[in-house]
Amino acid sequence: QNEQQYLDLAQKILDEGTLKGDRTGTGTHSLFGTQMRFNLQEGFPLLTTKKVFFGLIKSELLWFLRGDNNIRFLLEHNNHIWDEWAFKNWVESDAYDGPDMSGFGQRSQHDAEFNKAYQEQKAIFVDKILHDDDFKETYGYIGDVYGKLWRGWKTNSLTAGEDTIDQVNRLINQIKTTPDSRRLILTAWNAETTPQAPLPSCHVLSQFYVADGKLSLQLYQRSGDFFLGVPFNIASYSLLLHMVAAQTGYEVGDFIHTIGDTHIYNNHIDQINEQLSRPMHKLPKLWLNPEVKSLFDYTMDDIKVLDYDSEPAIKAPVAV
Ligand code: DHF
Ligand code: TMP
Repeated sequence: QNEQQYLDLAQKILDEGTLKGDRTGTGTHSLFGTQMRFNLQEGFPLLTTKKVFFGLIKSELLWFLRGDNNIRFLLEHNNHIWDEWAFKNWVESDAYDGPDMSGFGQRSQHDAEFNKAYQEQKAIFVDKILHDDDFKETYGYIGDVYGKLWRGWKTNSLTAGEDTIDQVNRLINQIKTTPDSRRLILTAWNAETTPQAPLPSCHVLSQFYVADGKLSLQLYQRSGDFFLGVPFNIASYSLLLHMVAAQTGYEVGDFIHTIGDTHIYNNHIDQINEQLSRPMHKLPKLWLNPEVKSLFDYTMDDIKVLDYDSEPAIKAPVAV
């Protein structure tokens, strides 16, 4: 079954992973170069051994598809998964004059008093992004990643006519007109600008593939937080595949998830072991509103998982 691959790979990372330091100072068990393959005909791979919040996955994907890289849209949907990385821009700027927030990711976990001040500053930040237009324009962006590169890739002077390239629109047209193409590529890594983002894109390259009336998708993810990020990434790209298939007239095939540095953070070990001890449930089904005629017209209500039956959520700190 699909979910078993996730559980098996988690166990393999624990058993065979190298102990490896990382940028965040947390430490990980890590394997390089892993792959899972989800046959989407067998159900929608939203993990059932812990509750995964599908609403957050939907609003993040709709945000990418808008070509948006300002977190205001996410906040309007009560989605806080990108807050820390925009907050970082703010507290490292000259304009910030609140209490010292350096190293807030680590300190908020180990120092209760600091954590209180941090939560306070973050709440102020979120409120200003939502209600202050100038502030949002200055501090709400997360750089040249995902949505921005998908829909509005800046051209250089050699490309006549257009200032930006809409990779997603191009991809839809390519799938419709040349389904045999081996160039059905969506890239989220601009060598010039992406390394400067507060968090350079993790899901870097996607390739679509059509055969036997089915559309498949392989993702190359350079870095995968196996407990927190990866369950979101699996569901997000499976959803994207369903949406693109619906808009190009194909059935769904496989989502193939290839990950470079595949890691479990040292402060997620108890949580992943808890998850590994739990029973799996039947995978849910995905419903997309068949009335929607463009990939860019889906709203939250046009996308639903049906019969999602899962074990309870498991909380874990995110490494910043
Ligand atoms: N940094 C790290 N270290 N790991 C990540 O997975 C990650 N993901 C990012 C940005 N930076 C990251 C964007 N995606 C959560 C899930 C995905 C995500 C960021 C955060 C997360 O914390 N999920 C919680 C629920 C969060 C909530 O309810 O707001 C979970 O239990 O799944
Ligand atoms: P890095 O830039 O040092 O690789 O740190 C990024 C961390 O975020 C790493 O643990 C991977 C994780 N991550 C995901 O797993 N999925 C995602 O979609 C994102 C944005 C991040």
